[in-house]
Amino acid sequence: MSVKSPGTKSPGAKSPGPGRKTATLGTETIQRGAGGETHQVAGGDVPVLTTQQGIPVADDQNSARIGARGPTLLEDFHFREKIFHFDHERIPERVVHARGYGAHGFFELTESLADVTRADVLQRPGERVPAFVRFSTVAGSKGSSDLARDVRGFAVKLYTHEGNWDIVGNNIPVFFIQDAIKFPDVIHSVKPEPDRDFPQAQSAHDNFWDFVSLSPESIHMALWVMSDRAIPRSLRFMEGFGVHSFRFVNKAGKSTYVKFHWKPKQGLQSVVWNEALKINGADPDFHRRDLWNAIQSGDFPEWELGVQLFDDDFADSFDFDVLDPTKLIPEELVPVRRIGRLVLDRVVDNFFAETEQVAFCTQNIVPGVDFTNDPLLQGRNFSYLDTQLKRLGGPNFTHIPINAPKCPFHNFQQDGHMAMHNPKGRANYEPNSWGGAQGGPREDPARGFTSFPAREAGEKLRERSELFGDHYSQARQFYLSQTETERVHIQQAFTFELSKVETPPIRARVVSHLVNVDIDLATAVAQGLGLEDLPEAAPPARPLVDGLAPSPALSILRNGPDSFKGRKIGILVTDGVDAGLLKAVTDAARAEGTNVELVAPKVGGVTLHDGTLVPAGQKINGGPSVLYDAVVLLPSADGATLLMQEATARDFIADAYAHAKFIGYAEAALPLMERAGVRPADMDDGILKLSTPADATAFIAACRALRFWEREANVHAV
Ligand code: HDE
Repeated sequence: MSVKSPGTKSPGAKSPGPGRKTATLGTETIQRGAGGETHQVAGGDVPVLTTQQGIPVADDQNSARIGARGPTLLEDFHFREKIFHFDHERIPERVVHARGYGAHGFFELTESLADVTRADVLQRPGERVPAFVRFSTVAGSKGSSDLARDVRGFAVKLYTHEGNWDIVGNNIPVFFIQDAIKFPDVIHSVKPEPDRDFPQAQSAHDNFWDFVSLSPESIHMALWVMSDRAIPRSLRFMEGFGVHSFRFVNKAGKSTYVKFHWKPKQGLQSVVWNEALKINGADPDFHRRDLWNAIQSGDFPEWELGVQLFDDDFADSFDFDVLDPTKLIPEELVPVRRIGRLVLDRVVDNFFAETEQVAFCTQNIVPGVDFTNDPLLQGRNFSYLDTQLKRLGGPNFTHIPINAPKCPFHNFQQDGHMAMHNPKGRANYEPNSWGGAQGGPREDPARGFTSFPAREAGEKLRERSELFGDHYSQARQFYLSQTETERVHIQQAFTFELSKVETPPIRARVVSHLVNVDIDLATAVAQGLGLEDLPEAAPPARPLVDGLAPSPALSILRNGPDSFKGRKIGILVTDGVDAGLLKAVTDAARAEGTNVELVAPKVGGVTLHDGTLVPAGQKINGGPSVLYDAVVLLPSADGATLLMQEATARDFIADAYAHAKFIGYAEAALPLMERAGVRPADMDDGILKLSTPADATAFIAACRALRFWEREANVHAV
C-alpha cells in the first residue's frame, strides 16, 4: 500500500501562497509530517517554506517520483537544491583554533589614551563601539571537547569608527616559539600524530614533547600550559593577552610600546585536571554552554582592557628583548593601566554565520596602532589573510556581515567569488578625473593610516637577537610566582603528560630542561615518572638572569573573585527533602548571584517533605559534581539510603571531595557520605553542616574561596 503525498489530502490545506501559513488552530499551526499525519507546532503564523529562489514548496516530505515505488525525477528542483546545499555545508575548519565560541558585545573606553595614540576608539571616555569575541582551543578539531589541556584563543574584533581592529590574543601571555617559521612545526607536533591520527586535542604524546624537548624556547610556555591556566573553569574566568609588543602612535607621531591585557571582572578560576577529564565526558560543551547560559541569563561577562606602556629606555634596560614573544613584562615592573571595558551581552543568531565565519587578522589595525618587529607577529601578519582565503573560499570574506566594518568603507576592489558590494559609479580606478559620486573615494593623508617611520638597517641574514637566548629565567619566575597548590598542579601536569610519552629519552630530555627552571619541580617530575636519576641540566644557550622577583599577578589563586557570583552549585535532592533547608540554600545562593541546579534520581523532580513537587535540572547520572563549583547534599534519610546503592551518587560526593570543593550537607546525608568514602575522620573546614538559614548563608560565604585547597594533600598519595 502506498502513502499518498500529504499535499493532496491534508485538511483545508490547499496550496498556500508565499508568506501564508499552512493552517492555524488558535495560536498553533497544523504541520503535516512525513507520513501524511498532522501535528501542531507551537506559536502563531509560520512563513511558507520556499526554495532559495523563493518558489513556495508544497511538499517537503516526499521527493517527486513516477508512481509510489518508481524512480525519482531529476526535475525535482526542490529536492536537488536541498541535497546540493546540504552536500556543501562544510567549510575547512581552522587549521588551529578550530573549536571556538563567539559572542557579541561592546567596548567602552573609560580613560582617554589621547596622549599616546591617535586611535579614534581610544580618545573619548564613555564612547562605545560594537565588539565580537571568539574564544577557542588551539589543538583540537572543531568537534573536540572544551576542557582539553590547551591554550585558549581570545580574539577580539572591535568595529571602530576608523575600521576594524582585531586583537588576536590568547589566555597565556607568551608563546611556544620565537619565529613564525617554526609555527607549522610546533602545531604539527601537538596535533594528532600523522600516521595514527591520535591523540585528539591533547599535548600528552611523544611528538609534542619531542618538539618541546628539542626547542628550549618552548619551555616558558610549557610551564604555563602545564599550569591550571590551560584548564579554565569558564571562558568568563580567564585573562586575555595580546602577547606581542605593539606600538601606539600619537598625533605628533611619537611611538610608545604597548602590550594588551584583558582582565576578567569575574576573577580568575580554573578546574583541576581530574575534574577536566571528567567534564569532557559529562559535558564536552562545558565552556560554550556556560558562556551561552551566562549571557542568556543577563549575567554579562566583562573584562577590563589593560595596557602596559613603555618606551625605548625601558626596552633597552629590560633583561629580555621586548620583541621576544616567549617573554612577558611583569606587571609589577610595568603596571597595567586599565582603560576600558569589554562586555559580552548578546549571543549569536547563528553559529556558522558569525562564529565560524568570523575572520580575525593581526593586520587589522587602525590609525594610531602599529606593529613591531617581533618575528612572530610579522609572520602572523602574513598568515591570517592567507588562511581566510582558503577557509572562506575567496577574497570577499570581508563582505560577510560579521567581518564587514560597521563604519563607512569605500575602495575600488571589485568582483571575485560572491562579491556582495561592488563599487558604485563610473570609475573603478584611481587617480581618475571624474567628480562626485562617479569618481569614487580618494586617499586622505590627514586621516589615513600611516606607518610609524621606524628606522631599519642591517644585513640580510637568518639570526635571532642574542637576548632571545635565555629560555629559563622567566619560566622559573613563573613557577616561583605560584602558590604551593599551583606548583603541585604543575608538577602533576608534567608528570601526567610525560607519563603518556612512550619514549623514555624524551621524558628525560624534558626533565633536563626543568632542572634549569627549578630543581624542586624537576625532582618532583622525575620522581613522578620513576626516573632513576635526575638528568643533567640541559646546557643553556645564555647565562640565566638570577633573582627575578616573583610576580603575584601570574598566579590564578592570588587573583580569584571576591564573591561566588556567576558560579554554580549542584544540590543533590531526593523525595522528602526538607523544604525549608532547600529554600534557605537557594535563597542564599541567589542573593550572591550564584546559580543552582537540582540533581535528583529522576529529572521529573522530587516531592519535598511539605508535599511540593520541584522539577530537577539533572538526573543524577547526567549531573556529576564536576559540573558544579560546590555541592550541597540534601537527601532525606530514606533518600540517602536509596542513593547509597547508586554508584553515580557516590561518585558525585567522592569527586566533589577529591576536587577540593566546598560541600554543604544535611544531617541525613552522613551515611551516604561515609558510603562514598568521606568518613567522619575526613571532615574538614570545607565540609559544612547545614541546619539553619544562617548555615546556608555561611556556606555560600565560604564558597567565595572557590576551593578548600588544604584538602588536596589528603587526596593524592601518588
Ligand atoms: Fe594564530 N592563527 N598564529 N596565534 N591564532 C590562526 O587564523 C598563526 C599565534 C590566534 O578565533 C589562524 O583564522 C601563526 C599567537 C587565535 O578565529 C592562522 C602564528 C597567538 C586564533 C594562525 C600564530 C595566536 C588564531 C587559523 C605564529 C596569540 C583564532 C585560523 C607566527 C597571540 C582566531 C585563522 C579565531 C588563528 C596563524 C601564533 C592567536 C593559521 C602563523 C602567538 C586566537 O592564520
